[in-house]
Amino acid sequence: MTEKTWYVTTPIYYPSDNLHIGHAYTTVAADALARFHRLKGEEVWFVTGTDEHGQKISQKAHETGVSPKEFVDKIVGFIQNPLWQSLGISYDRFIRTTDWDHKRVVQSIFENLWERGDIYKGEYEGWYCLPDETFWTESKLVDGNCPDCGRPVERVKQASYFFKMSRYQDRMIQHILDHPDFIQPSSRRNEMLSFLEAGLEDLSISRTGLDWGIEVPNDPEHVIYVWFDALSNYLTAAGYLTEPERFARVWPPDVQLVGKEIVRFHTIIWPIMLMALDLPLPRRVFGHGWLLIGDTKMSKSRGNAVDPIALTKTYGVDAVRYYLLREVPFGADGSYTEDALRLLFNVDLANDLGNLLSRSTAMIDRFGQGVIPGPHPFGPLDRHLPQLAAEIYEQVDQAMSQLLISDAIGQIYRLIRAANKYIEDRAPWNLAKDPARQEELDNVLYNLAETLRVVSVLLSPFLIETPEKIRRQLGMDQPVQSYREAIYGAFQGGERIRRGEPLFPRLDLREGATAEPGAPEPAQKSADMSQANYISLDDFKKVELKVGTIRQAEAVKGADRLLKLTVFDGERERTVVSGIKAHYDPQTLVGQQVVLVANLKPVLLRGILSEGMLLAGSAGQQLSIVAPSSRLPEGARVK
Ligand code: ME8
Repeated sequence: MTEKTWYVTTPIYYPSDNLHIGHAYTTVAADALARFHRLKGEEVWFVTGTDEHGQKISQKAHETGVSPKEFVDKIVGFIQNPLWQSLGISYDRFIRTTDWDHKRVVQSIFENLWERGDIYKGEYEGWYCLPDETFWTESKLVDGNCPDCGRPVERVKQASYFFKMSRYQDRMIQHILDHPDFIQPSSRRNEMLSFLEAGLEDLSISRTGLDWGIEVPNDPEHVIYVWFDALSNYLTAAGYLTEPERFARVWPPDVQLVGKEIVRFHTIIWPIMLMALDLPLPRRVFGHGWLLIGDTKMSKSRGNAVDPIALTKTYGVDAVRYYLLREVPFGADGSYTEDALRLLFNVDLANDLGNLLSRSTAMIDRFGQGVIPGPHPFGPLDRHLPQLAAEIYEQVDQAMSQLLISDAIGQIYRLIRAANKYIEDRAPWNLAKDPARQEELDNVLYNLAETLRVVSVLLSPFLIETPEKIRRQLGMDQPVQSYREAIYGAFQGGERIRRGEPLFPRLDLREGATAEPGAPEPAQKSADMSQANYISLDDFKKVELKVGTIRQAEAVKGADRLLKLTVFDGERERTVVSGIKAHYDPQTLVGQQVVLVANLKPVLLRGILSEGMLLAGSAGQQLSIVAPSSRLPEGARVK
């Protein structure tokens, strides 16, 4: 028998607006799981997509003056590319509820349940929350508003088809009790059990007076309720009715990731639909927490959404993926701040990982003439890294099987930090002074290269560019192909490395400072690398210094030290965020000439894209902007 394909899904998102990093959070997590299982040699089926029908989208489209299909086509196109493309989302199917096969599946499910007597026609009278597309009875409302999102609800009274959920209440409770893994984390399981025990009502599953949706078979006045339509996507995408062979391999889902606000749909309505269809239920539904801005959920409608594409442009795809996967333990809520992202960038990516690679390759270059030496029989001090690597190989696997993604990355970082400590402990620059200790030195260099190779394998489900970059510097051209490559010992010695650029040029985290990519790495105790602090003329010429004139200046809200300046550089106006507020009244700066570092990589500071840096001198409390001693045309080079 062929092995079951590992099937993972995300919610299908409403293309009512552009998506934000909350959506990216779920999707990047699903992608990391999918990549991990592929790495382990499993067949994987990873599905994400868009939930395109319903009143909300229809209304939005009308407001914009286009048809619903035109409206969603545009947003969906953008979601596929550039959004998911720029985050490296490796889905196997992108399902749209407007796809032809989905319509067929939804209508067949409806007919099937009708024939079985699980659907009947009646009249619905109650309330509807439009933003959530959810029906509510009077008794569930809180202060007359939607109990989930707190927004106003509208009265609905119309003929409707109903799904006999009440019939399945006891079986559903039993299923949850018998399958402790079905709803995760376990706190959400208890919530769902209380909900079920309070009593299940039949669900209205059609609407009249709405033409944007899938028609009820033989009753075109009605369109099928958007959640009934949407939940069926997981069947369509697995090939139900249209690709029976695939369906046999893929079904049921192994992990369905959803945000905690839609756990109820996925652990009550959805499994009851499957029970009624006599299909196996998903193995695990994982309801993760929310990314918050301050104390509130980030959402399209609250207008506090952060754009993932802008973040990837500033920090690169891997820094954004790393932040999403590492910062917030999967399950809990977590506050998003760009400062936290920047800090993680410097500490974990630039310092711990980037430094390990640059120090190791620099030493292999210097002490091994660019060739990975050894290995020779290990002494006691050299055995720790291989042992730890073997332990972590197991731990990462275990954490991932429990969906503890942040913990898995934490394990990999234990190895990275241990390797950095090993450098300090073994002080290869001292070993190099004593020819009698050549073999020890070889082993240190070997262990560092080998650990980095192992790290490149372990990180490959999470980061998509960095593993290749590490391998290139280690002289490896083959991409990572299998988890087993993370077993220690593949390097034989004799491989030639190729040093390269820093993986993550450090950001300057001082308030008001613009980023300084490529700035020197923190002072290293190892006196081996640096001779003196000289730079060559060529180094200096890399810095493009230009005269500019400040045209506008204003304080940055909520920042004590920052001014937002508009500087004309001879060609265009650019925004520069500068930490000089304590020293200058913004009004007095208009017309002031400045020297601009014009080729500094732009960075986001307090949500403002800063495109350069001003030169200023400082001594103690004093600070003064550097300017030409007489006016020069804007754009004049400073050298
Ligand atoms: O609910 N933090 O679509 P949706 C974390 N179409 N995750 C977040 C988030 C945040 N602040 N905001 C959104 C729908 N998400 C339905 C789903 S499935 C059959 C139908 C993520 O566009 C999270 O996964 O409102 C959440 O469940 C989903 O986006 C909601 O996306």
